[in-house]
Amino acid sequence: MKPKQKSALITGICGQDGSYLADFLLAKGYRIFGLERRASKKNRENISASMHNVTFLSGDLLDEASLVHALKKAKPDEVYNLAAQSFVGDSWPQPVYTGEVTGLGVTRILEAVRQVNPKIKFYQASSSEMFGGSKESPQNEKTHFYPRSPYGVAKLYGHWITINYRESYGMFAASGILFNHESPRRGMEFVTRKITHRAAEIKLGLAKELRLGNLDAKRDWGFAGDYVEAMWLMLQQDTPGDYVIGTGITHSVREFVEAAFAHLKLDWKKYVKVDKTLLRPADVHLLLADARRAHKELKWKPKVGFQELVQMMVDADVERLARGQ
Ligand code: NAP
Ligand code: G4F
Repeated sequence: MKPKQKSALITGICGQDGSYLADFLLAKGYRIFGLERRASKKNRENISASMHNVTFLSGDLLDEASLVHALKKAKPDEVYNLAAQSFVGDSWPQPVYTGEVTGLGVTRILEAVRQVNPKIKFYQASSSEMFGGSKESPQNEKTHFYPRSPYGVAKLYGHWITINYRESYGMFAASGILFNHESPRRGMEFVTRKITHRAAEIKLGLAKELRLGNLDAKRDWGFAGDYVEAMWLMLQQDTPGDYVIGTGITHSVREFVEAAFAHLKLDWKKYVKVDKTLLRPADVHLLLADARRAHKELKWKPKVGFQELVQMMVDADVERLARGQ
């Protein structure tokens, strides 16, 4: 007998990770439902290649009834909660909104899962931003949390409520503490994409300078396409848990800039200007993952390295701009 086709509901399906996860699960034979919030204009560029194989359901993490409705329609085996106000920089001007979506939104979807079918396996997109100002490096599942932004605080709430639902109700609820991961589908406001896009514009004579804030901040940058596999693996374990996912190598923003401009044979120092208005009220200076638990239990390892990632993003931006997009 053919095994039953598995199905998954992905919140944030039109974002970077949601689109890679949809591609990944479709290749595994899943039926995919994607929660999409109402907007005056659809935002399906990231998911365009797989769009016709996805059933979109209207819903919002701010509206619990919409989540119950989506879960009743999709009847998923697995829920991946990737939706969030995900930009750290905007969490200072929008702290309450960030708390509502990125923090309380997790309770809304967990509660909806509990009410509709508590046997659904649940993945929460936790973040290395929760480590923030921690003095410990590298950071693993036992490192103490010290969020440094309203976003980090909201993610920490989402993380703990996921653990709480696991412990209170015995739900299969897992949390991936993912370090920064990037791709050509990364939003333009994040530093990596801002750099690769502007460097490509400069190369093509479409721009003259790149303004950045803190060049000394260090991040453990990996490729989003590798990280979605780890999300899936977490839900295939016998018991739910929390896993740190990262490369174990850290680079500064300055090093990212150097690598991107060098790939285009440009001297970054001629184009990059530090703009103090782009500094954050409280930044996270160093993130570095200790992902040994994931290596051991999930048998997960990243495939794409730093240089390859930078070059992939620069090349994609040059190609897009050359096509006039
Ligand atoms: P992203 O590209 O910004 O995608 C976020 C998605 O959430 C978008 O599709 C967005 O919809 C949706 N969304 C926002 N508010 C919503 C709401 N109220 N209701 C329903 N959907 C809503 O983020 P990402 O980089 O893919 O990250 C995915 C998740 O992982 C996020 O939770 C993020 O905080 C977390 N995370 C990311 C990283 C990273 O380095 N990328 C690291 C750790 C954790 P629209 O398309 O309508 O805007
Ligand atoms: O690219 P970023 O905005 O990413 P950040 O703040 O690390 O957050 C990302 O990773 C988290 C995981 O750790 C996710 F949870 C979160 O959703 C998001 O995906 O900034 C990276 C660093 C910061 O230190 C920032 O101050 O780059 C520095 N930076 C310097 N100039 C800049 C800029 N960041 C942005 N966005 N824009 C600049 O011009």
